[in-house]
Amino acid sequence: MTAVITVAPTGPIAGKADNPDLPTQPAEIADAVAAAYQEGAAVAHIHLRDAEHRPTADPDIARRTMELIAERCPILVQLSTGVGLDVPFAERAALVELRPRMATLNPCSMSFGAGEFRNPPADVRRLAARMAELGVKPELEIYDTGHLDACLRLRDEGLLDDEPMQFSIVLGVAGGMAATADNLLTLVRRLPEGAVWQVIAIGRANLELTAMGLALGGNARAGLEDALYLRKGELSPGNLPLVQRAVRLAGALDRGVAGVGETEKLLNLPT
Ligand code: KMH
Ligand code: ZN
Repeated sequence: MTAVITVAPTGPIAGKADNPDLPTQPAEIADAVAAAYQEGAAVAHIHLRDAEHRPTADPDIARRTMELIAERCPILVQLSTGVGLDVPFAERAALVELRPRMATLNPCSMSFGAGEFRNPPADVRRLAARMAELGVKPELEIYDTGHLDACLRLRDEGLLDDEPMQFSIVLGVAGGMAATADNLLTLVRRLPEGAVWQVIAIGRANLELTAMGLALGGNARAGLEDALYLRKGELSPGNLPLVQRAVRLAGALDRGVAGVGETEKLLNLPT
């Protein structure tokens, strides 16, 4: 089966001091996304930064970024509602009002490196219900086994949209599951029947666990949000080499990459 490649050009933590090629401004992000689309990415996972490069949920910046991306290519936009650790939940949640095709839904609070990622249960439930109302497909980010159970509870309460459920198994955040093959297998075994899933492997184990996810039938995510380096001691010169590597991995496993139309069908995306 073809693999959906998601590009994640910018995350909530790293800055240009960590990798000078990290895109932070709307046009920089749109350029990186368009280049990834040309290489085979069908989904763009988007974090926004303000003019000082700080994580923001400013709807004007989000709107501008989405417009610039749409001018360049028809990639499916998945807005991050994680945004950044210091941004209040209400501002983060309001991003779904812009009706991106997809948005992240982080089901639980957790320690996140030196910080705290706050996702209070009542807020998560409200956001899930609002996303279903707006037709914004949730990308369920699970950083630990209990997070999967929390998502299944949301489903059982009727707060998620139609099937299939879409999961990201996040490995390697300090505060969540470590980036090990064993943890990945444990989570994959526990996913519900028919789930669509990808690995988000943060940091050093990015290559190995992305490859393992593809080999197990999952999709792949690539970009500077997850890995600033191509290999030990070698910063990735932008997002493109990471995306190209994921596409090569899929090809080596005889899995082509899914286009936008195919991805819409696979995820049963609301139109
Ligand atoms: N970088 C991810 C591990 C989200 O986008 O909603 C956490 C994150 C969540 O950024
Ligand atoms: Zn993210």
